[in-house]
Amino acid sequence: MLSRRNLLGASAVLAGAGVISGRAQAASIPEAPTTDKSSMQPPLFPSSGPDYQPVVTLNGWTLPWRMNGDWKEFHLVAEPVVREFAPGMKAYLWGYNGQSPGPTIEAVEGDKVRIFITNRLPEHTTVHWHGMLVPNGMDGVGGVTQPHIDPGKTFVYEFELKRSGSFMYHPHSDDMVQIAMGMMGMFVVHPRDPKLYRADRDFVFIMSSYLIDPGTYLPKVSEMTDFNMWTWNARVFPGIDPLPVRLGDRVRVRAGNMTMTNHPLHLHGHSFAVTGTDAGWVPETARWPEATTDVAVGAIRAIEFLADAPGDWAFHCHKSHHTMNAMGHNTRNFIGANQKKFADAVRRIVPDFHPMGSAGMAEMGSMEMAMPDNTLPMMTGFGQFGPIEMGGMFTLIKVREGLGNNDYSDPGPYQHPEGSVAYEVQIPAEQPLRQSERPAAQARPAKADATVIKSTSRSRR
Ligand SMILES: [Cu+2]
Repeated sequence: MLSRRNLLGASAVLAGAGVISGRAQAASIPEAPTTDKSSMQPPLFPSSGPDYQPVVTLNGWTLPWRMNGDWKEFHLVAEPVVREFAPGMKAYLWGYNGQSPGPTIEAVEGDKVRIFITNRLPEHTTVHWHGMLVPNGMDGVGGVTQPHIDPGKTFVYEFELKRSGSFMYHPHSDDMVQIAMGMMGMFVVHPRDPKLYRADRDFVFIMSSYLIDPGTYLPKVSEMTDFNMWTWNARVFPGIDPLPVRLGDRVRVRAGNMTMTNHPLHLHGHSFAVTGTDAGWVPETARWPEATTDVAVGAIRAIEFLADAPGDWAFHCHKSHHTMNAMGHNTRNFIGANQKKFADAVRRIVPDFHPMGSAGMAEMGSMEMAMPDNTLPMMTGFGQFGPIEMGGMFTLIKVREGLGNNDYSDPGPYQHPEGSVAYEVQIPAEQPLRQSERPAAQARPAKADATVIKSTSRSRR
């Protein structure tokens, strides 16, 4: 057991932490590794203790640990971090061990865990173990189950992992601010029997939302509903990693919701079942097929499917405003409006002004518009067939034959079999789309409908 005196050595140990290593220092406090990477790090296979199939964290990583007797020891450091949401935008957040969200913690049912938390924030904090069955005094509710952890102090949580499943950690100190600033992470407890509920690929991420005005870096922490950045692991598309899976893999995706609204997660091309919540596993007899499942506020859903269809399958929140980035926030609807007079007037002040939106906003997906520094276009990202007109909570599950074991690198765009992609046909000019548009017998041939389609899809300025 550690004594109070030993805990005072924490800051000296931390000075040497700079890389992911998990290597324990000689002192009694385990090293607190950190990373500056915001891309998906390889799964961390257990080097001691019981075996399990590790998870991978979207745009994240797993916290290394060490054994000390029969205790698994982890070290979290609560601290200010800079997080890139996608290339072109960074946010000043609070997190753990160099990132927000903090690293995923993984352990095994029955493990005894000892988790050190060092507070390098400018105010006090605690850590609550969401969904986990812990002694009341380890529950991390500041003022109720423990004193808050003052800046510069290190506390220890010790408990036995009573059940397996998908859980989270986050503060219960100054909750509104600390959660809005990005303090959260996932905690995965694997079943003692590695064959139970085994998935070939097991992905985790946590959903969070921010209001960060274009050109600024700090979230507005008092916002209650009207956010402009909807993130998976504090990333937005196209900054969110794809999920590469091998054809035939049994795939699990665990998603926690730390935002203030629900997120209906929708997967294309497959049916899945909800197999776990933040209170453990769903019995097989209680599962049903889904293509969309709603992840309520403060909840976790683990979904599972057999990846039996090759392709690039969209996986996204079905709230269409949640697949948009900051510059789409609070835009006006100009569909059908003639913006000529307006544009002429604005151009007297801003010569480069380019009115948009009279025919919808798709044009914004393909344009490189001048924007304030440090923000993201409403939609962005290109696929093999053109602009992908989404941002925010969107990515692709890439099902491929013959991926290597534990190869999580992006396999590139799907090569479709010949003749399996939607294609264009020419509508003969004399063939109307509707009976009502059939030309009178003696009348000259009607305007071709194909032309009509074209003229409505072109932007009219
Ligand atoms: Cu959503």
